[in-house]
Amino acid sequence: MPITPTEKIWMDGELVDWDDARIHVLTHSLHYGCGVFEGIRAYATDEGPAVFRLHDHVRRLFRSAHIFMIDVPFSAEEIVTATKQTVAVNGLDQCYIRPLVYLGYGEMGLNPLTAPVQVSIAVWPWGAYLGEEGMARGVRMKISSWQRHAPNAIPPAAKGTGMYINSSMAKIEAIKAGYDEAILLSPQGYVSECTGENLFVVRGGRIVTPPLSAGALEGITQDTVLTLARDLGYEVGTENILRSDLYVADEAFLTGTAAEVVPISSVDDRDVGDGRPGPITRRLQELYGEVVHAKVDRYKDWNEHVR
Ligand code: PPE
Repeated sequence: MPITPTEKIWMDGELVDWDDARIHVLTHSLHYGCGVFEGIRAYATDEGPAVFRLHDHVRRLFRSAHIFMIDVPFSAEEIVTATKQTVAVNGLDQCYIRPLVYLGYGEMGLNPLTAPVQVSIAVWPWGAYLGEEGMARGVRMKISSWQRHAPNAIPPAAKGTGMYINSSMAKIEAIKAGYDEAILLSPQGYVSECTGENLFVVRGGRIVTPPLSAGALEGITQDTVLTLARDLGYEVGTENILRSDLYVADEAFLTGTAAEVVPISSVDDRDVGDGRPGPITRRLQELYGEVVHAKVDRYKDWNEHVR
């Protein structure tokens, strides 16, 4: 997906011009993939742009850094302020936000502990991650032949840059085979998640998503949807899902900051339900759309206004 440039990028405490946001080719993270990041969205509201669950994203960024023993040279509140500032200064009413903590230039070798830690925050307009058509009609999924990395290989709870090679391998395979997106299974054989989204199934009115122990990221959209579903009166659960549970589900959908809420129309060429987005998926998708735009009073604490 091509990037649409904006004006300014926040780098280590300063706003620099988009074209000047450069790094050295011997940047440590570029070689060994040791960095952590977030994907956040700001949405247009009646009171200007509001970043959705910004504090929760920044908390997860710091948890990821803690797992990899990366000492972020800013406080969480400083990153929150810097994020809002970057959104505001670029003058967009909504955008995607990418905070990145990486190891910079100055050290080589596998010990990351002595490398300088740097932080950047970029924003750009980003449309429907899995396409407008996917949002409307659902996406075609394939179970990947690549497994989600085991927790004692790389901890899936951390949103680390290098670990996305696992997702990219699965994405390549799915795209080459003519599907929209991949589903990864855990080393134990349970459904884990998608390349950049969590996954849900609906059966008999119950809404279920896999636990962290199946190798899924602790998704903020996943948590939002679980909360909305519970508040709507649905029975929800976090439990292991088998591949065949996907084939026989009434409905299935995926969630993520970039993707938002996207119906799944089929898995491994088997229609989910009648192959069209189901009523519960639709209801959650619509409600999510209203909540992020600060249209629902009950959840307005999640809309963190930039002005
Ligand atoms: N699992 C993975 C592996 C993942 O990358 C994401 C977010 C999620 C689940 C959903 O988490 P959350 O956004 O908190 O609901 N993926 C981010 C990166 C996508 C990208 O292409 O880059 C995102 O959605 O921003």
